[in-house]
Amino acid sequence: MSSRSNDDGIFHDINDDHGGHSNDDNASGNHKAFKFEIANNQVTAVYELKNGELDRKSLDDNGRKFYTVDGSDVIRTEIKPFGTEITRYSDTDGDGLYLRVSEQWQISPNANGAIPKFTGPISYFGTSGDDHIAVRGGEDCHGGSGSDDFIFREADHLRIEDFHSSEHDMLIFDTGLGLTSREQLAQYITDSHHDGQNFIVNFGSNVSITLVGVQPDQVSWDDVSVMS
Ligand SMILES: [Ca+2]
Ligand SMILES: [Ca+2]
Repeated sequence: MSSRSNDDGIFHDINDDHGGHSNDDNASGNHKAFKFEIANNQVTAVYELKNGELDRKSLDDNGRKFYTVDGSDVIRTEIKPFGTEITRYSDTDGDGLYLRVSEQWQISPNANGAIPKFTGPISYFGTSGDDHIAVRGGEDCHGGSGSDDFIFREADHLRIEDFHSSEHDMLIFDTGLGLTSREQLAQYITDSHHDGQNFIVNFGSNVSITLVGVQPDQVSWDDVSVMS
């Protein structure tokens, strides 16, 4: 973390929420992959594929989330301070492993505190058109061509494979944690550098953003929007 003694610890908080490190080399084309046991149209067990092994996960996290079956997809609903997060999982190639395909934040009418702005569905897979792309740990995020909004909602080791300022791709921080400005976000940056291939921004040791193949003069604060 930053050595600033009087910061308000936003990123510290989210690190705690997410357990910090997720350098898990997984899965399926560098997407997080999951397996579900389903009986009588109900999800009875959840596993995440990690390092080639199925790691069993809690079905409900003490009542904070639940899974339902929707046709051939699985939906996870997670309770958030502002409402719910709806994540859709799909097994599009029929190999028994499910990938996250989209997510949506729904704001509760009586939500208080910090409230995220973007409430439409966002995708884990880019198209040739303009997309809203989920930037999540364990994913190699691809927007494809077109003007794509890469939406940051969690603090983790994050990686965007095809950020192109020239396509008017944008880096959008909508964390729901109360960030209000680029200046505030910048305070959490502990280091940024180009490693010869990629542009990397570190926010302490548990949080980083890697823009694959991006030169330092190919990204600027003009490409960044802070929404919440
Ligand atoms: Ca696109
Ligand atoms: Ca793009």
